[in-house]
Amino acid sequence: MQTLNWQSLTPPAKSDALARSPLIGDSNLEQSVAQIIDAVSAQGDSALFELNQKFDGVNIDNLRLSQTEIEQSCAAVSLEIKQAIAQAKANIERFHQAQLQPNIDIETQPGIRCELRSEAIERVGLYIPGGTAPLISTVLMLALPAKIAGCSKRVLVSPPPINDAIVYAANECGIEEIYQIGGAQAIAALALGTESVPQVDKIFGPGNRFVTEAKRAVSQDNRCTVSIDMPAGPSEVLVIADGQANAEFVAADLLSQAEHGADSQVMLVTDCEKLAGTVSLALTKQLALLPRAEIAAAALKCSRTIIVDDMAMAAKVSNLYGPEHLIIQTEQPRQVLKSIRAAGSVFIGAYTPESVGDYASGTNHVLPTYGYSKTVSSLSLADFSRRFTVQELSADGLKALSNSVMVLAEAEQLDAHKNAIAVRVASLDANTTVK
Ligand code: HSO
Ligand code: ZN
Repeated sequence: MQTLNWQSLTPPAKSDALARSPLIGDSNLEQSVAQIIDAVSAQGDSALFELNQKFDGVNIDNLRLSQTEIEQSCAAVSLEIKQAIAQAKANIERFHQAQLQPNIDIETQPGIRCELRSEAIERVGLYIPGGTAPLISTVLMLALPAKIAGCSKRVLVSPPPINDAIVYAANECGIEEIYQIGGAQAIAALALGTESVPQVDKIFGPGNRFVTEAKRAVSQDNRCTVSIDMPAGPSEVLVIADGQANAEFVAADLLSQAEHGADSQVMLVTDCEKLAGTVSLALTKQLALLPRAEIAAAALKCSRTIIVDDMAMAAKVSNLYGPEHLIIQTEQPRQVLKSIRAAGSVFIGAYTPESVGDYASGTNHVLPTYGYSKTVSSLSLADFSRRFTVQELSADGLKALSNSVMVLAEAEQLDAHKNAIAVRVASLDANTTVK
């Protein structure tokens, strides 16, 4: 990890210090994903079978898992994993259940009733990555809020051969439809629908560059109307630590994020050069023992340690970066938290490693990356529903508002708008005069 002293950097060097590696934007990737989407659109299931074979090297007879296959997978999962899933599930359920919001129903002035209601998105598609790190925990993070929000059709896709624990977790979360499809073709199938895969209204979940590009592309494709959860980039963590932080803990947290991918980024921001040194030694020691050392080492290459003068400057640097995960390991972490403006999820104190939020504390691990934490929220129950307004005016309510609306309509030179009020006011006046 490169070490930089924030105060001594010029403004361009400061932005370089917080730069992420360039995102997708690669025309080859866009083109190949577009071809995959077109193939799924034109050939449906047969394209999916072919692409499964081509990209995952798996020849399967049925895209949708049968009840027997689901039961077989569930039986193959160890009791230990089942118990761990049960504890994580209970906490995630509790935290997301607590996010249910009451509808709003008020009178803005007498006779003018305005409501804000929430309705579950009907059909949701949940993408779960497979491969070397099958994200069992992501099943919980997506399927539980979808169920609590009341989404009636919840479809899960994951590349073949689908991991048994993914199937078990999905089944525990009440998912009935599980399809063995991965990559861009899975996203295309969810967005467009095929003979066996149902079309959905919104697609959730992390994935590789192909999945990310496919989500972006289908959300702008006029063959379908599908939304996506959030823009995605490589995973990242920023740790703010002071001289009293435990260097072993800090190094472990940095590596836990670095092992996600060679393009992951980890940042250490500290006011203590001595700590930076001990963290660096601990990183070397811990890295050597990791099975995914190669991936983590590659991630560390584009990661940085930034030395700051004090915690106020640390918070400022963190806000400029807007990390997906922020860990604060300082003497008074909640004091630092007061200055934090942008982070997907914050982990406070020595005993709150990012791993707890990744798996089981209750918070959601689907978070905005790549600086989007400045404007995009972490995934929550609200993402599985849409809000809409309802209004109703009484005759008196309309009368009381009529002049203002007509004046504004006239100022905008929209006479038909004005007229929609005027005809009613005239009708009310006529009725009053008759009496
Ligand atoms: N850290 C990931 C989530 C995850 N970690 C799943 C382990 N499993 C989100 O950035
Ligand atoms: Zn993680």
